[in-house]
Amino acid sequence: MTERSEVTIERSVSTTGSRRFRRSALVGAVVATALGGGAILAACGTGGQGGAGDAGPAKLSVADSYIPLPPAGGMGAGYLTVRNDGGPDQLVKVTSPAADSVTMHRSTASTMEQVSSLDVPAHGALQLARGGTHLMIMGWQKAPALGDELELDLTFAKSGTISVKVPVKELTYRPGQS
Ligand SMILES: [Cu+2]
Repeated sequence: MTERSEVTIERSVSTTGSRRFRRSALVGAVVATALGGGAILAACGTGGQGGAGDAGPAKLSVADSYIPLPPAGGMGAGYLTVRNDGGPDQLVKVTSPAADSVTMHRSTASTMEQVSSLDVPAHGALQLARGGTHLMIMGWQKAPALGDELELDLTFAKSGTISVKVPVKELTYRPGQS
């Protein structure tokens, strides 16, 4: 109880500089102890739950998915939006019966890096889009052609696997075009 109290108070005064901060923390700990645990526990609870009101099950749907036609069956990219009308989830794996390898990538200023999971925020969306987070698809079973619909199996930490048929589009395609 005392330990928790100290942490709470240290945080609240941490902007006042380290010397004053140390003295304040000591005084604060005494005050907190004198106040008793009830108020402090309530404060911790509020901070720790992180919006428990949103913690219901995720409600996911996938929209705007497409694969720009890969050059001569080479490495391809995949873009889509995961919408979420519920609690938070994470995209943890993507596979496809049409390809040997699907990985999740995040673009940085100069390069891109593979990531092992992508957050799907509560009541929000995970967007995989040009210039940002995307899927890299390699090892096609058969070179994709315009008009093909390729299955992607998206596995989420809480919601299980969602399979989508993703159309192969022209290289210049942008969602919202027909
Ligand atoms: Cu990439």
